[in-house]
Formats: sequence, structure tokens, C-alpha cells
Amino acid sequence: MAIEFTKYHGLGNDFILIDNRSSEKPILTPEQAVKWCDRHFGIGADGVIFALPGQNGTDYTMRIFNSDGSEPEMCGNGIRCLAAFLSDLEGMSRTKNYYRIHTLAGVITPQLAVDGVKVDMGLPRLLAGEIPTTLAPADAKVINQPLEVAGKTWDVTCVSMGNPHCITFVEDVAAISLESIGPQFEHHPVFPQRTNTEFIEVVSRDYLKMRVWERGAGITLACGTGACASLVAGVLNDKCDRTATIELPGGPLEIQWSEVDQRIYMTGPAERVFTGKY
Ligand code: ZDP
Repeated sequence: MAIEFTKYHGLGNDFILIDNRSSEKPILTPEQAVKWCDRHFGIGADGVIFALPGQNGTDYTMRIFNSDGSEPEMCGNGIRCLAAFLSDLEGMSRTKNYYRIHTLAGVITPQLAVDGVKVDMGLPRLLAGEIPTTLAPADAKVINQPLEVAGKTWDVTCVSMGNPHCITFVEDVAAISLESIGPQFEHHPVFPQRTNTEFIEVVSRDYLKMRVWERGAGITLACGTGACASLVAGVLNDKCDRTATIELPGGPLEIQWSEVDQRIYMTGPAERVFTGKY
């Protein structure tokens, strides 16, 4: 049976979107998602995202499989793509410019704006037990703490945006050999759920450069949850302001950690590329 899909990307972080509104369960298995994401033998993507019926009074539910078939709790660039996809699906019947989306990281609210999609990403979580990491006692934060990886000591800060992130500030992001170091962070025994890994170069207090090694997807051109987590890490280490531009290989994201409600707001693009049947 042929299944319809639409390809979207947010700053080159690309996803296959599937209209799964008529059933509670993703219509693909994780194994199928791995095949669809293959860039040589499939469609090619960093993940597959399913638009499912809402739960607990939300408009829709998002589920995502990484390109390795694992299921993350949240996906920042992906939820902007989902909002654009839902708006396209609803077409003229769309009644509002935001969606309340049920995710494994809680309710996330993307809002359609003229310059892209602005997402209320919720509260960052900072306790070691919430990340999760064994780098500190479960009720302590991990801020600028030494971690031994690849024979070197890195000073890391850990933040959860629903999914785990390990952030390191470096002099020069271009000099990091992500392909070799990334997997060693991802699979380090102090991260029982593995981790996404971000390297950050501070250009100024409102401009950071980031490169990312994603859990379950490897090097990607952008990571929305990673950009949010990195801004939080920057504020905790007094390296940046609460509002900053994060430049990723695929382009910039605007991130704000609100002083009013302590929530994280992310603004960035979401673009449809093509539709097809598989
Ligand atoms: O946590 C994980 O396993 C990530 N690979 C999920 C995807 C994160 C994403 N790149 C983002 O933008 O937040 C989609």
C-alpha cells in the first residue's frame, strides 16, 4: 500500500511528515522509519513525524522516530514543521494560528507567524535526575562540570528540553571533530538515555554559534531543542543574555528564556519541500 508523505525542513533539519490523524498509533514501525530516512535507499530525512489525534484536550499529538528508529520525547525543528504541515492539511478550515500539541515532553504550543513559527517550548529542566545523567546527585544541577571524553576533560552543562542535552563552550566550533567526539558523548555511561551534544562558541552575549551531534541522528544542520538548551546553558554560565540568536550550520534561530514565565520561546522557519507516495 502506498502511503502519502510530505517532506519539510527547519534550517536543513529535515523530516518526513505523515498525516496520521485517523488513528492513535503511528502507521509506520520504527524499522520502516529507518528505511524511509535512509538518504540512499529511501526518501532521506533526520526523522519521521506523525500528526496524530490530540490527547487530554490538545489539538494534536506529535510522535517522532529518529533516523535510527529510536523515539525522542521532543523535537524543536520538527514541531515547527508539524505546525506548517497541520496548517497545510487544514487549509481553509483552519480556525486559529496556534496548536496545542501533546508530546512526550508535555504540551508544546507552536504559533504560526509571518516570519516562521514561534514555539512555546515550555520550561527547561535542570536537575540531573530529569536530564537524566549520573554526573551529579539526582536533585542537583550540572553546570560547568568536568566530564572525561576521548581522553580530554570537557566542562559540560546539562539541560533537558524534554530530551537530554549536554553543552560544552569552546573557543572555535569549527575545530571540533564532531564525527569522532559526538558518538562518545552520546553513548557515555553517565547518560543512561544517551544524549544530544552541543558545542557552542560565544560570539557575543546575544549571538552564539552552535554545532550539534544528535542522539539517534548524528550530525544534523540544526537542532531546535539543542538551541534552546544551549541558550539556557549560556545564561547559567553567564556567557549570554536571555535572548539571543543561535547560528546553526543550517541558519539562525531566535531563542528567548522569558523572565516573566521562565518558559523558552523559539522562533524559526519551517518549509515544505515536496510531497510523494512511498
Ligand atoms: O533527542 C533526540 O533524540 C533528538 N535526535 C530529537 C530530535 C531533535 C531535533 N533535532 C530538534 O530540533 O529538537 C529535531
